[in-house]
Amino acid sequence: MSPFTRRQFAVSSIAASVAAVAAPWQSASRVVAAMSIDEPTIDPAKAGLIYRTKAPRNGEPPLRKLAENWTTPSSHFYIRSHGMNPQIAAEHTVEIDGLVDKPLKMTVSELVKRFPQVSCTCTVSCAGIRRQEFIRMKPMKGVDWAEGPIGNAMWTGVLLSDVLKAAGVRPEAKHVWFEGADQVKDGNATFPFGASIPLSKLAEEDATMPGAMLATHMNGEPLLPDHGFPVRTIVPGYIGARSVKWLHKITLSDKPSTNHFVADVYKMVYSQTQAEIDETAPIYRYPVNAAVCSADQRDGKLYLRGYALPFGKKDCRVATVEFSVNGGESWTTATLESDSADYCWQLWTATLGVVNPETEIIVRATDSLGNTMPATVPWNPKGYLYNAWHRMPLKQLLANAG
Ligand SMILES: Nc1nc2c(c(=O)[nH]1)N[C@H]1C(S)=C(S)[C@@H](COP(=O)(O)O)O[C@H]1N2
Ligand SMILES: [Mo]
Repeated sequence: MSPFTRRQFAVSSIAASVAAVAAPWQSASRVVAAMSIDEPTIDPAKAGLIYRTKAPRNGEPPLRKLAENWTTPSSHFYIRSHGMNPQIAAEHTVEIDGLVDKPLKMTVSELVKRFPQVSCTCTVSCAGIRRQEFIRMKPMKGVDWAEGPIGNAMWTGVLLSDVLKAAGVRPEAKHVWFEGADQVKDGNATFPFGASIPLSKLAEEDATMPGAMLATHMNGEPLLPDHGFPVRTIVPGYIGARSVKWLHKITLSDKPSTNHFVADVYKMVYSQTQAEIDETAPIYRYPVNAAVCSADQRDGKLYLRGYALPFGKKDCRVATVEFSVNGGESWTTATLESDSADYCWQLWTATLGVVNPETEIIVRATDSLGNTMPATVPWNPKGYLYNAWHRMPLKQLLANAG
């Protein structure tokens, strides 16, 4: 399956479909885009998630649902929002400024009319994935995510590189900043969510995969409000925090964004001192990871199913998924499903004989660059990038079985 098809949708059909949804925030089922702080109404389309917090919404799919399909249905794609969904103006605009020759400002309809449409499938994964396992080691702040803040979707929109070409990037520019229309509260301060990526990320773009895109559609439908309607960035291979929802501003700069979520938050630090935070680079790419998501017993056999994620880099795929039923003493190779693409998770299955229900299933993945999941990872106070061997009591998986 090709993950990326240029003009997979005719330009006119996408423009028409954007026009057709020009005011979905006015329709009853979409009022969530304009809800107030006091009304944390859940979009009916997202009712199947397990909500870790409701205002703002942070929800993940039940473990058993997570790896059912290579493409995650939008209804079961996790939501991670730091603030309440913003009010979206009918004429929501995206502005491009900073180190460019021609600053631009256009509505989303203009954006999709002006630039060629592209589609790509890639996995978005939150840096806080599996934080529960850190919390079990020692409590910390942060959403108590299990294995579910990860999903693989088809995104449609325009290439960031096309938009930047039109704006004329100046040679001094080294980073692309993104800002969302949402407002995040932190103590007494309120500020927009923001991210940035090095301009050099776009060098890995080729005919099969964007370096980064401005997506208006997810799985062929306009983005749901919770996923950033009407436009968000998608940065294949990078932690979800760099894919900014409700995008309204792009700024070219010679340095990474000074937004709190780049300067202070999404960093791997161990002491939390300001000196260490200032010296540490932002997290960009996600590491190799894996989880067993379901177990079913039939006819004296045990069937396991799960996902594995390669390091978020071009030409990097999952090489092997292994599981152990004896505490990691010996390992057996799982079967990889046929769908596979750069920047995408890899689903896997395994069939075993009779297994004692008291057994712990342990899973680890290794990617084609040789990155592998460690037996343990050191605790970090922000609870990011947990990717130690995934250990799951078989009993717990069987309790979820249908
Ligand atoms: N504007 C805005 N963009 C955002 C966020 C946010 O809170 N506000 N959260 C980020 C984080 S941490 C993640 S993991 C992804 C989640 O995207 P999703 O909610 O569509 O799954 O969005 C990112 N983009
Ligand atoms: Mo995230």
